[in-house]
Amino acid sequence: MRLLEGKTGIVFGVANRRSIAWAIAQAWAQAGATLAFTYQGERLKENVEELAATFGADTLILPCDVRQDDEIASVFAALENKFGTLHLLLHSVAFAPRDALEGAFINTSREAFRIAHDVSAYSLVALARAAAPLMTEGGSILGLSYYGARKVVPHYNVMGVAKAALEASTRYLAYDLGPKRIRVNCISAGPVNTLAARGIAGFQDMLRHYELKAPLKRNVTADELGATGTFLASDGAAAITGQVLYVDCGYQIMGM
Ligand code: NAD
Ligand code: 0WE
Repeated sequence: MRLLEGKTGIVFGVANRRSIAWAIAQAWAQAGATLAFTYQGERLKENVEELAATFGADTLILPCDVRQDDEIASVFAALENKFGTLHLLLHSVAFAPRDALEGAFINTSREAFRIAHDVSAYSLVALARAAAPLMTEGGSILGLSYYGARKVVPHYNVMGVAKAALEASTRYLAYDLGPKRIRVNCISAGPVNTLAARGIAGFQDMLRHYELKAPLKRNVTADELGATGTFLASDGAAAITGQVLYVDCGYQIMGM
């Protein structure tokens, strides 16, 4: 089933082949979407070019550090040129300074708090505002969140607070953009072994904890995040907006 045939999309957050953004992009492309990609900086340019080239030599690939308003503006100017109309946007971007994810939350510096919220939450607002004028046929904007937005996950710290801001922003954006038939949702993913997770102390223990506690007794796969991402982007989800959908093998329902 080519659920996204004829749709165009822009993907933020591919770093390498393990990125959740890459899994969702592959699923979107499989479903028939034509995609463009951005990369954070020169360091990741080659990675993203190599991956995106699998969708054809004319795939649009652009630099975008989401802290930079001028780079965001350039991306959407190029998209307007290439696609005219945009249907899909994936926000799969998060960052907090490493030391903020190590000690106690109470020691979060003003600067670490600012950076985490700028990169991980405000960027969704900035990207949605830039995308909306191109989404003239309606659209679907998708972000990635984590359970630490709702409950205390030790060491997730300021990222949990930033994800809470991301989830609340999803609801306010859904309200603003609903009249234009633009939907805004988040997938709250269970832990996945990506670049952003690998460096985290105790991450392997967390994967094992989910296997023991989650109703499905296993961890979510990247492919499954791709499939849910495709559903939320598709017309089958036309009445779903402002939601946070847990794709975590049921972990979130447990009280103990
Ligand atoms: P990843 O490292 O592959 O992706 C994170 C991306 O954020 C990278 O591509 C990086 O370049 C990008 N990024 C960081 N700062 C940026 C900036 N200033 N400008 C532009 N891009 C920037 O890791 P991932 O696990 O695929 O993370 C993707 C999303 O999924 C994040 O929002 C993360 O919080 C979320 N998430 C991850 C997990 C997990 O366990 N891996 C679970 C739930 C949610
Ligand atoms: O959102 C995330 C991680 C995002 C992230 C990762 C890093 C590592 C490198 C943000 N900023 C940085 N900064 C760095 O310098 N996840 C959902 C994965 C994750 O990270 C954790 C987790 C889980 C799960 C950190 C502590 C506890 C659990």
